[in-house]
Amino acid sequence: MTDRRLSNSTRQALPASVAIPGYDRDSVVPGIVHLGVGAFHRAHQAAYVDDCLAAGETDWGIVGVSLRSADTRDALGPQDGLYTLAVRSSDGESLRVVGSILSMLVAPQDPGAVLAALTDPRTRIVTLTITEKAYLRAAGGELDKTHPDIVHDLANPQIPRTAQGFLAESLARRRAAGSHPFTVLCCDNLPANGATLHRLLVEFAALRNSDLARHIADEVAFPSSMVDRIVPATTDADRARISGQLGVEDAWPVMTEPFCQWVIEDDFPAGRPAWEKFGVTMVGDVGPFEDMKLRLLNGSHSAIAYLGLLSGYETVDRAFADPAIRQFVDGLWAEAIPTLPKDAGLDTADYTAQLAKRYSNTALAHRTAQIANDGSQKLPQRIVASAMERLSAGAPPAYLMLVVAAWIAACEARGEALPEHHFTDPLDAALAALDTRHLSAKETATAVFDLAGFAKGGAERLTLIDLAAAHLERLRQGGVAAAFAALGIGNEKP
Ligand code: CS2
Repeated sequence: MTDRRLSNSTRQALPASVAIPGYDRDSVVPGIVHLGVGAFHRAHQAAYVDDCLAAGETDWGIVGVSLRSADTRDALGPQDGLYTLAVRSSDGESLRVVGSILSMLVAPQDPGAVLAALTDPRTRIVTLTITEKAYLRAAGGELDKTHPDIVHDLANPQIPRTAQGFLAESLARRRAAGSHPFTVLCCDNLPANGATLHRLLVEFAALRNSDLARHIADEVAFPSSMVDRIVPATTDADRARISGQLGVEDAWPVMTEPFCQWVIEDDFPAGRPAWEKFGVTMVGDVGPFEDMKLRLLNGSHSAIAYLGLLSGYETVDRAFADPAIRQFVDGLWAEAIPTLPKDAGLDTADYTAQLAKRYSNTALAHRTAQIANDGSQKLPQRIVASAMERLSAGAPPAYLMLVVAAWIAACEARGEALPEHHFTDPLDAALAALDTRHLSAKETATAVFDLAGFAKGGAERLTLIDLAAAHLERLRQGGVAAAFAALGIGNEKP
């Protein structure tokens, strides 16, 4: 390690094996404001934009905004926004310094500066990776109007806290100033993510005034997109290793896999970078890609996380190497695949084969506990949606519902077989109040479905609860082996 930092002035002296931005960063103007400048954004959208800038585009520098903590700004500020992207596989590790993030803001410290960036007429696109829970949806999917941050933002529009508050206020200011609205590009793992954010923002704006709500409903574009790249959290060992290789310190490098995919609906009235030149697929309807990714990748990821945690595996590759878990994932895919659109040309066999390869990447050390976070926000679109569709088509979603039961069992295992805060969930306080370990499996499944809004209002709700409860009972009595045995996994006969 060294006391010199990665920065504009030290980047030229990096070893030749490290790719560096070859363009003049000073001539790049900010055209994108990104909300939620975490590791995923830095491994994905920022890398694609970096490719565009390297090809000579100058309009699309990124202003990175953290809606909560100052950690990323504090790490990258002294580095002029530069950081290393480490692409890891069994073939080794390749390093690239990304230069597309021009500046960074921390919303709680300076909401006015964030509004100024969003209102700047040069800003033509606002991208978001704020995670599922930051959309502040109530159990039925509508905006949670009672959430303290929403209540705050409605009362104090000049100093917002939420994405909705920032977007609504800046769109109102742009409209008043006569400048065109920016395009909002949601990059979170939500179904119909653009349309979902559009709906939530219109709901929010309507609580401010109906004129603003109409403006946002009619005149602001919200293309949906599907983003995909596996990004394990950076560890101190990663920091030390990368800094050693660079010869200067990088306080927050980002680890990722070789695979990278971005599919975007091509609806950018205010213009966009030529992403299609760098591997991005521009489409009219992202729905089929999104469903395939949420249900096959994210669904199996959550399965591997909860079943892996209950089986004592710390990383995805270790869990996936367990033949029983592998067999379970195949069964899960077999249940989810028939729910995907038939006529969209999806190649699910190739997709799942690629997933199996990606999950076997031993160089990633992607922690099961990382994926386990926020299950209540993730399982509806990853698991419950497929389960409801399977059931209404007359096929029992036995594998799918074991994932829900495993989530409940993993929550119950915290403070016992697992460390107390091994992973977290926005429902933790409510789950603790229920104290489900003293309830029967059926009572537990019923209460958890209600809390999380799983299958809310659906005719399938009671059957799904029964399936989840039966799995939970077996998990409680005999662990993962017992639950698998009931599915015929790990023994000859079901
Ligand atoms: C993961 C995703 O943490 C999780 O819930 O399933 O972050 C996953 O790694 C990405 O969506 C891959 O694109």
